[in-house]
Amino acid sequence: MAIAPPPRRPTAGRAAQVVGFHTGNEMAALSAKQIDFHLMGYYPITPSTEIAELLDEMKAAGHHKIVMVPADGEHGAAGICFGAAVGGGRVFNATSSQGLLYSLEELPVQSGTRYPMLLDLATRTVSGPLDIRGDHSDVYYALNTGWLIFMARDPQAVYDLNLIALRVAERGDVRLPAIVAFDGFFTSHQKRRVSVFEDDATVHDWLGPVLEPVKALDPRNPVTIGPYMNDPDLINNKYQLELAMDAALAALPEVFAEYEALSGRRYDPVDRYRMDDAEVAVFLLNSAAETAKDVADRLREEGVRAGVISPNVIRPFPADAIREALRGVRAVLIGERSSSYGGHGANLSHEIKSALKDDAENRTLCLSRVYGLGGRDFYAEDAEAFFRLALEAAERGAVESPFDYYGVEPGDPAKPRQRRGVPALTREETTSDLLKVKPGPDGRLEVDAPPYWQLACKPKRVVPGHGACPGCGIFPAIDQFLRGIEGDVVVLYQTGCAMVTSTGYPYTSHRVTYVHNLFQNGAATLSGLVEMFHERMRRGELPSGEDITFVMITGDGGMDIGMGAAIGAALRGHGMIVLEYDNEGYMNTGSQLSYSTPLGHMTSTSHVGPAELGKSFHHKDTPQIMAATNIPYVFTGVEGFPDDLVPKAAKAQWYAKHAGTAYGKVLISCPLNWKTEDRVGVDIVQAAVDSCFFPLYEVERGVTRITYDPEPIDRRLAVADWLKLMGKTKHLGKPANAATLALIEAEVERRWQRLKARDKHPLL
Ligand SMILES: Cc1ncc(C[n+]2csc(CCOP(=O)(O)OP(=O)(O)O)c2C)c(N)n1
Ligand code: SF4
Ligand SMILES: [Mg+2]
Repeated sequence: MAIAPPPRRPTAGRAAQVVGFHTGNEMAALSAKQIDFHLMGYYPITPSTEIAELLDEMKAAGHHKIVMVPADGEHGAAGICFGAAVGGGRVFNATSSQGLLYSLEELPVQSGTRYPMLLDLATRTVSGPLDIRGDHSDVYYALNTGWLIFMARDPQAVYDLNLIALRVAERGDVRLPAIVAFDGFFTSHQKRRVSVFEDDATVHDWLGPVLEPVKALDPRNPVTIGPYMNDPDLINNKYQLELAMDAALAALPEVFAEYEALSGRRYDPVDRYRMDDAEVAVFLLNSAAETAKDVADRLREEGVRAGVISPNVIRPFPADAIREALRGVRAVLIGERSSSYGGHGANLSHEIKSALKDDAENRTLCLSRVYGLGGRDFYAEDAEAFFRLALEAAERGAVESPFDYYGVEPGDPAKPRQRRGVPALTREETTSDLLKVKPGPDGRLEVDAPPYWQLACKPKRVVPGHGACPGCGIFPAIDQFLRGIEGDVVVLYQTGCAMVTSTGYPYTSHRVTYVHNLFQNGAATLSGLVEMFHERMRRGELPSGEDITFVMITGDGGMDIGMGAAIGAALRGHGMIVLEYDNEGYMNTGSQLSYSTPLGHMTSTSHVGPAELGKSFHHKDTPQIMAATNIPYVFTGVEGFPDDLVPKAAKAQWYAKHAGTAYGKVLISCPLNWKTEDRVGVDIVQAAVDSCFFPLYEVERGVTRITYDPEPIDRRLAVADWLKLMGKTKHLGKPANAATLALIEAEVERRWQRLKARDKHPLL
């Protein structure tokens, strides 16, 4: 169905602009605010997280009204964006690395159904191993998804290309979603001088009215979006997508020219620097190309005719412009911050070679080099080395090594191997024989546990020297919990503060075997490991008598994005413990809200301001969700009650060994993001327990038992008395915010009363 391009109000002449000093992320957020998207669906991931944070901050201050939807993961964020897009309106998302990969399957759906939207990608290397710094391995995964891909070399380009990309994406003959990719940290976090339109209306005029798609919000005109499509239609659908890419390529010069007239800033499909008479060139994406330009200037002073080419758009691939730029070039070195392992060159090397091949006259020699993976810096010396390699090939008239890695340091086999800092634990050391667990007459377990101090004889399984903040409750709580576990333990950590502060190649703080997979997939991964253990035991491939307890450690955020995997493992009943430490937010990524963040709490994605009062929905009741999977044991605990937590750990171990999955949630303090003093964490957690916000209880074989009740001992606190202890909730004590406080109190009370009813009635 052909859709006419939206009419646009004419933008006459140069628009008024203001000069500032901003990062790429700031420019992404500012352009999104000026575009006035209808909706942003997002999930935090470094280094793009700031974009949603800044937009939330602006929203709280009343600067825009974009609907901000915090997703349960990037797959969810992409789904939210697609759902919003089929309703019409303008849609925005921002992500990086695993976030892009986790949403990857949604990308061809968005383009295949031809719903435009904008996705800002602060590029970052993809796992594994995990590394948060910038390369282009993430954006390369998007090359085959049917999205337009613009490459923004600096903060100014982030702003400009966001406006340009959306304009191209929404053309009636294009109707494709667009990515604007800029270098993680290099561009996302470095401030540069920028100019932006003074008046948001300039941006609105530039974009014109919203493209009206085939939309799901017109009941008088029912439509079917997303039916399955067999042959012969599917190939036609894809061919149309190809035509849309062609239309975008054809439209680019006109759109770029119009933008130049409006802003005074010129973009071309390919940025050419001193290419007119260049005999050697380097091809680089984004910020590295800027470094190479300075080097080209220097080489020219030596008489070398050097130039740099760098595309502003890679989908559609500007093959003609690249061929044209390289026409007189004797040798080009194509440097890529990504690889196509086994492909003898990363993707764009092959695309450039194929573009050149289409010109029978072309004699340019091509060298392909993978560089800068994992955010490895690219200095002027590196750019010079690239030019020299191209020069050498040009002089020789042949390429000696068409493809290689640049900047790799070979290991030295003569070097002694890294030695263990702390010896492995023996089974004798980890087995105290002080904890006895046995089934009781009512089917529930009876634990004979010594006073906590007696367990001090057991060595720590996490040694000091990790990088957690002073006063952080994570490791004291984990240590206390693990003291209730006897014998050998294998741990799996989901991504979060506990993981990033305790391991960093080649070091670890763990004295036991530790595994990390992706942020959200720990429960599935540990399920596999548990089953492999039992199967290898059955086959006699492991020493007889081997007995391992498997423990997954996750943050509360991990139980958002990893909820599906955790429920899956619980329903299958693998013999393992899932221990969630809840610090009420995504703390290692800078304190964004998690679903466990309580209502009204301030985080970096739930600001407090005239137009927003912290998080807008209640905290997730994860223990009850897990209890609903009917696993044999669910518990809550805190560090301040070791005589409560340790027996629960012992029970969890017994159930993991004999009955299935056990799950526990411990509330831990995060002084950094709760905005409290380092030394008061235990008191605040105690107040959370005494206010019944975080009741201590267990659900054993379906029967609920409250294990600490503050009421009969006269310790019940008002919720307000707990909230006033933290900087992040101080605002809830103000009379103006009494309504929100009342909502929190009511919800806490409702959950507490329901728990008490369950405690009284075993059938509930
Ligand atoms: C697919 C994916 N999305 C996002 C991230 C970024 N990320 C890593 S850890 C984390 C938050 C972890 O929060 P939580 O589990 O509560 O642990 P905490 O940091 O609070 O200890 C996020 C958003 C990622 N690594 N992978
Ligand atoms: S940010 Fe919070 S949870 Fe993370 S290490 Fe610091 S105090 Fe602990
Ligand atoms: Mg957390």
